[in-house]
Amino acid sequence: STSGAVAAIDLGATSGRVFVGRVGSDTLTAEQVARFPNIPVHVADGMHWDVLSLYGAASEGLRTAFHTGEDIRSIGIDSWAVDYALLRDGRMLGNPFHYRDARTARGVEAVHAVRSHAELFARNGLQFLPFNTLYQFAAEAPDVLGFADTALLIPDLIAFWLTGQTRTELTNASTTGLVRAGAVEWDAALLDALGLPRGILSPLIAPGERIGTLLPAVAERSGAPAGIPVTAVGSHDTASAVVAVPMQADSAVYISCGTWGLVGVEVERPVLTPEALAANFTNEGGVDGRVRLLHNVMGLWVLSEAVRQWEREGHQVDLPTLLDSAAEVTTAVPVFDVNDPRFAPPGDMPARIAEWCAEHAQPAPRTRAEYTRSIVESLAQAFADAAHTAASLGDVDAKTIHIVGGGALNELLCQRTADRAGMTVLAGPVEATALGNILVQARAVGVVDGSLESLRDLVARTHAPRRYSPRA
Ligand code: LFR
Repeated sequence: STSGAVAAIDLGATSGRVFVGRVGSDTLTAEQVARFPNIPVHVADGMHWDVLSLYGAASEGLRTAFHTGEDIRSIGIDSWAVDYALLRDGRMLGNPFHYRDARTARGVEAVHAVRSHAELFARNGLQFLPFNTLYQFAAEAPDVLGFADTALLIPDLIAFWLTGQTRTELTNASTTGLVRAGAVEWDAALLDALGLPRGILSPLIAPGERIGTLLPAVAERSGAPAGIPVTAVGSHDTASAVVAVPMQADSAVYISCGTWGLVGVEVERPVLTPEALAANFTNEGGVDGRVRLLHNVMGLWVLSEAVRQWEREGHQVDLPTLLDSAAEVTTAVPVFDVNDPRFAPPGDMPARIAEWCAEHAQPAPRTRAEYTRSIVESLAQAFADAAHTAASLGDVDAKTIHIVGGGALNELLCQRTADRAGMTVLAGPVEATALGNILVQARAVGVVDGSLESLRDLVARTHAPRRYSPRA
C-alpha cells in the first residue's frame, strides 16, 4: 500500500508547532518535531503578533523535519484566522495586529455606518465578531491601506515567504467577511461599498491546490530537496480541525476546543436564516466546499488568562493539579456568560468573573479551585447551548458531540459538557488541526484518496476517541 510523509506548520494563538505527518491506507500519525511559544507584543500602537519570530521558528522546524530523513512530499500551513500583514513590493509594512487589539472597535463603527450586521450576514454569512478582517481593514489608517499593494492572511504570508507566491486560501478567506457565503470569489461590490481597495487582495486558492514550490534559498536553508511543493490546506486552523473530526454519521456536532471553542455542524450550503442571524452563528468555508455552521464560543483562553493572572500574583500554578482540585469542588459555583465581551481582551480574568457575579447577584468563587470549576462549568454550559443551537440550525439530529483539540485532554470539561448537553461526548484527537492539515496534503500528493468521509474514517480507525456518557 502507498504511504508517504508531509510537513505541517500549525500556528496557534499560544504556540506554533511543526509536524511530520505519515499517512497510508491504515496509518495516520503526526509527529511533533518543533514547538515554540507565540507571545504577542504590546507596543504604543497596539497588540501585535511577532510574525517574523514565528516564521523563523517555523523554518527551523522545517529544517528539523527534513533532517528526519523522511521522504517529505509537501508542506502545508494553517493558523488562526482573520489577521493579516500589509505588504508593498514584497516588503511587510509592519507587524500584523492581534485580533484582540482594541482598535477593531472603530472599524466596526465605520463598517456599520455603511452596512448593518444583518445586511452583512445576508452576504457573508458570518457571526458578528469585532475582529473580522473587514472591520480591521476599516480600522487601518487610509494612508496605510492605500500605500500597501498586498494584504496576506497569516498562513498565506508564511506561504509567500516560503514560495514567493501570493494567494489567499479559501477557508481562511471566508473569515474575512469579504467573500460571499459559499462563493469562491472576493465580494467586489462590498469592497467598493466600504471603500476598501480591491487590488490588495490576492487570487483565491482552494485546499488541495499547489501554492508553489520552496524558493531555492529557502530550500537550501531548510535542508529540503529542491522542488518541494507548498500545498494549500484548510489554512484556517478550524477548517483543518473539522477535516479530522472522526464524525461517522451526520448526527454529530463538533467542538474544536483550544483558545476558542468552535461549536458547530458541517452542512452542504450556508444557512442564512433569520434564526441563524439571531443566534449569531457563522457560515465559514470548509474543505471540499463544505460549510462550517458554527459559533465562536469562548474557549480555554479564559482559563489560561486566569492562570496567567495567578502567576503574575506570584502563585505557582500547575494546570493538571488545578483541574484535579476543581473536579473535587462540591459547593455550587456560579455559571457566568463566557461570551460576555469583557472576557475577550487579555487581563485579570478572576477579577472580571467576580465583577460579572456582582452584577448578576451571584456569589463569586472564593478559591482558585472554585474559580477553575466555575470557568469549566460555564464553558460546558455555553458549549452545550451552542451544540443544541447548531443542531437545530443545521437540521441535524444530533446524538454525539465530538471534542477535538487541546480541550479533549480536559476530562472535567468533556464530562461536564456531556452532562450539561445530555449527549455523549467523544473526545479526540487532540491534534485534529495538524491531522487535518496532513490529510489534505496527503490527498493532494496522491498518498490517499477519497472524500472527507473516507479521510474521517481513517482518523476514526487510527485515533479511537474517548467516550464520556452524560450523567444525571
Ligand atoms: C481558532 C480561530 C477561530 C477564529 C479565531 C480568531 O484558532 O481560528 O476559528 O475565529 O481563532 O482567528
